[in-house]
Amino acid sequence: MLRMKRREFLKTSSLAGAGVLAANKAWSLNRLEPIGDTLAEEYPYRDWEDLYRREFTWDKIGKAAHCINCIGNCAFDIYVKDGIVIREEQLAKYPQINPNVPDANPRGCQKGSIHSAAMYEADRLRYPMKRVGERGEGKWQRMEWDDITEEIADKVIDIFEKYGPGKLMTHTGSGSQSMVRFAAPYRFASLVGGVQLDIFTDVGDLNTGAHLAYGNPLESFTSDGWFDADYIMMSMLNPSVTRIPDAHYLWEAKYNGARIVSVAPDYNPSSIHSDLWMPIKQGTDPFLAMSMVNVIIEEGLYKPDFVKEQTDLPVLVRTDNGKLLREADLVDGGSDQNFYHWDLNTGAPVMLRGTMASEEKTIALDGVDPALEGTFTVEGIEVTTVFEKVRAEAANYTPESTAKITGIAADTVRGEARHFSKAKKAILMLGFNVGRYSNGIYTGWAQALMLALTGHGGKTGGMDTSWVDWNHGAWLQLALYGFEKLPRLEPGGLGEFQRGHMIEHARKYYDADKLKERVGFNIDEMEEMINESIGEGWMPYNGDMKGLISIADNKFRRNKFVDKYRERILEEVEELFVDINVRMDSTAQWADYLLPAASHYEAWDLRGVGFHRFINVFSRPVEPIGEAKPDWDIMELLTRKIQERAIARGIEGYQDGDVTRDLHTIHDDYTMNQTLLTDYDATKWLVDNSPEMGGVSLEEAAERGFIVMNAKGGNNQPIPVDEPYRPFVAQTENKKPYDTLTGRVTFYCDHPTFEKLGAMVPTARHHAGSEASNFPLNYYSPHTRWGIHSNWRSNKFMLRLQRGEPNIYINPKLAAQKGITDGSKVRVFNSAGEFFAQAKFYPSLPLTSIMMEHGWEPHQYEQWKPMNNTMATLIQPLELAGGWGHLGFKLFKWNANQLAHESGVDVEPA
Ligand SMILES: Nc1nc2c(c(=O)[nH]1)N[C@H]1C(S)=C(S)[C@@H](COP(=O)(O)OP(=O)(O)OC[C@H]3O[C@@H](n4cnc5c(=O)[nH]c(N)nc54)[C@H](O)[C@@H]3O)O[C@H]1N2
Ligand SMILES: Nc1nc2c(c(=O)[nH]1)N[C@H]1C(S)=C(S)[C@@H](COP(=O)(O)OP(=O)(O)OC[C@H]3O[C@@H](n4cnc5c(=O)[nH]c(N)nc54)[C@H](O)[C@@H]3O)O[C@H]1N2
Ligand code: SF4
Ligand SMILES: [Mo]
Repeated sequence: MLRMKRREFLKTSSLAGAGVLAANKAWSLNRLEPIGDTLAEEYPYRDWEDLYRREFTWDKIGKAAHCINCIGNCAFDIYVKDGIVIREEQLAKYPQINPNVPDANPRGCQKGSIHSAAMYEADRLRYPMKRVGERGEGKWQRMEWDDITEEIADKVIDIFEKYGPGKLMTHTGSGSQSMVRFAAPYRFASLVGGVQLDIFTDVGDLNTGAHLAYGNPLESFTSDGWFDADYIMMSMLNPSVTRIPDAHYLWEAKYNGARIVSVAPDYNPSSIHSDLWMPIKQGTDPFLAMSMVNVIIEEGLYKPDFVKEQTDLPVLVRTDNGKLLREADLVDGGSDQNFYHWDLNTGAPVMLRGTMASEEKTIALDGVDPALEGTFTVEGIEVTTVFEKVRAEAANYTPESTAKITGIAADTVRGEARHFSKAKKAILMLGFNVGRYSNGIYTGWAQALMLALTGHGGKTGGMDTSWVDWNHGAWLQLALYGFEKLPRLEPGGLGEFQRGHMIEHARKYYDADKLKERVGFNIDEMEEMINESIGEGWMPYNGDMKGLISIADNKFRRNKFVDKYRERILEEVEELFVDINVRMDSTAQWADYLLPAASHYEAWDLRGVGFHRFINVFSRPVEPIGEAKPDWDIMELLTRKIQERAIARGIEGYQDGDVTRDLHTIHDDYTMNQTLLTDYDATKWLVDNSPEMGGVSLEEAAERGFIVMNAKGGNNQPIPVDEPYRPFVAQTENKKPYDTLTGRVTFYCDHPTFEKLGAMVPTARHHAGSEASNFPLNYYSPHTRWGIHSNWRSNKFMLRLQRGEPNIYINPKLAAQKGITDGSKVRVFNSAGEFFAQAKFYPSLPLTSIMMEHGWEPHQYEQWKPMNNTMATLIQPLELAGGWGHLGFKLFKWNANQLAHESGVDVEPA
């Protein structure tokens, strides 16, 4: 070969490579002959072409979606050959539900489309393993399933024996977004009373402002409901990147005449498709929303009829103490959940119907004409209306006065407020990012006020929160053991903050005075309010744990102050740390025991969350790799061993409050007396027992790949058969009360914490940001196009589409000031930590912020120093309020978020 000329070699080598594979036998290069015309008859190595032809042959096609936290939920055909998935393809067979609305096909994204490659990559967990070195040292020993689960079972029982129930955390993270994968560990947690954090708040995804206003942050549009809107403003949202399968409905709405506005500090990949980009200064959204409210009220753009019926704006408030006027104020033994309007028709107060205390489940006014404005006297008590309070607060936020804060000119605000108010159907889309700002609650609340004032609710628009809480009753029954026994459910952000001792780091990091000036409280006051909330029982917290079984959660990557958090948690769960995972992620790495789970294409399952009406089916197209097992089966085996060992050790139940934790029957209970032994059994049980799935058989559903939910799938109201789902139509059309204290959209909260922080009506506050720290730059970390958090981040196809290693985004002008060039290595730092990354120029970023997409695994960074070390965090005490109507701990609906964007940093060449 060495004697061959270079040109001759090039001519032959590519064919030779293919020939080797096709012939599947040893080949030595000295037998190569130069080939002339490759299409000629006598060309000897024609067979290689079959290799490519055979690429498009398969043994069978199965069905699956991806169960990760992408919010997408897309049905795929999975092509299998010789027991290996060779590729996947979007199913694209969803029916069009209405000829005037585009269909949902094809659903999918580039990550889902390369999973067949990722599932066989080197980080895949294939065998049960036990740590043999120190935690995190990376020394493992393979074990048999039987032995490893028996060892774990004994340790679980030891923890119960030593400490009683309540010391085992069995948290399932956001990687289990399908029904059976989710139900398995939750059912286990229900039986053992394990601690389970709220997954919305432990990642910072809860739109608490929406709950405060509507009593339900998860009543939203199906994505096809965007199509007929004529005004859409999106804030803190980047749907072209983070809602890939659904974003088309937005851009299709433009053909329908919609005006689309993007509010974002950077000209993000969704802003580029918008009619208007509002380059807002990071963290100032409540000021923009309040300035819009100001214009709407000052210019009389509001709709009194809608406001009077649907909102609490006409509810009476005492002028002496600022409290809502309650029945208890007027009548001995009166309820503190009954309130009043001032009826203009009779000139007298009337009690509201439809409140939490009211027997009458309607908000219809039936002849009452409540006053919006004025001051009145009721039995010697002077009262005014919520509307008066709101108007007075909004008067502080003229567009001229907020322009300096937000960077948005007054004229632009006025223009948009008018467009928005006059729209027939207006949607305010608020991304999940809103939950990761300490002032996100203010943003959500003020935007709900914009919508309510202008009559945008039900068929005329509303807030889009990217998630509809569907009515999957049987699923909850399965996951929560028929509600007979429950996990120890806990607020997510708060649980992480407390258990991770984050307050110590926050106290060191923030400048106390500056923090108070920015967010309205300092760390000591925050601590007091946290203690008050736990002490009053507004929010549950279960204290230190002794053991941790972590399922589908990358907690040692996603948390803030993350390395310090990890050290603290590992110290706490000294006795047991089991990780159930598909991959060796940055959390699995530190475990004592690793249990390998089946990936998306290797188990039976259903996926029914998201914001469309399709439940996608996973038909276990291939058997799990190595010795991996479906999550359901792992829990089946673990409960089997716990039951065996409990009986062998003579253990009966442990009393735990009102219930017993029956470890000696836990397998019978988990499997419904040996009926739900496998992933298939559990999937079939769900299909057979869920009315919203319409009586279809699992076989039929698996053949098709999806189930179209029927009307029963709606929680708040039926899903219309041939129309998009729109939030709160039952309230606007049928006058059903909202799930709030007053039964109406709420803009007045006289809870003591709201009073203390001066937030009784929608208003504006700053986030902490660089100003509350000693570092000059703001910092935010949105989600990446090329991964779902840490999933697929190291995949070769995805890495080729980016810079191939962790990178920050920086404005070239700021970079020049700092002596940083495009592609060079930088150090990002603050007093909480540091990390190294490549600089990528991004001219639309403000000079005051740097951006970095989150989700890189710590081991992808130099020295394994991850970005989340520089992420300082705190708790928003308003989100801890309880004992007040609809404010009180509610899973996925009301509790405190973990905040991501509250820190300042600096950057320098490295
Ligand atoms: N490809 C992909 N899709 C995903 C995910 C993923 O990791 N990858 N993750 C899923 C999950 S779990 C989530 S929570 C969502 C998150 O997705 P989104 O809800 O879209 O939220 P982010 O990506 O965090 O941020 C969106 C945008 O907010 C803007 N932004 C940042 N700060 C501010 C601000 O102060 N004001 C305003 N108005 N805008 C601001 C930035 O322009 C940023 O691009 O995505 C889901 N979809
Ligand atoms: N700085 C910063 N930090 C953030 C955010 C941010 O914007 N900025 N965003 C936050 C948000 S919104 C989110 S949602 C979180 C997400 O953060 P993580 O919790 O880190 O999310 P994932 O990376 O999806 O981790 C889920 C894990 O589940 C595992 N898994 C996948 N499928 C299965 C399965 O079938 N069975 C089992 N047993 N395991 C499985 C995967 O290996 C994966 O590691 O990050 C949060 N952290
Ligand atoms: S990863 Fe999510 S969004 Fe992407 S194709 Fe799969 S289910 Fe759809
Ligand atoms: Mo998220």
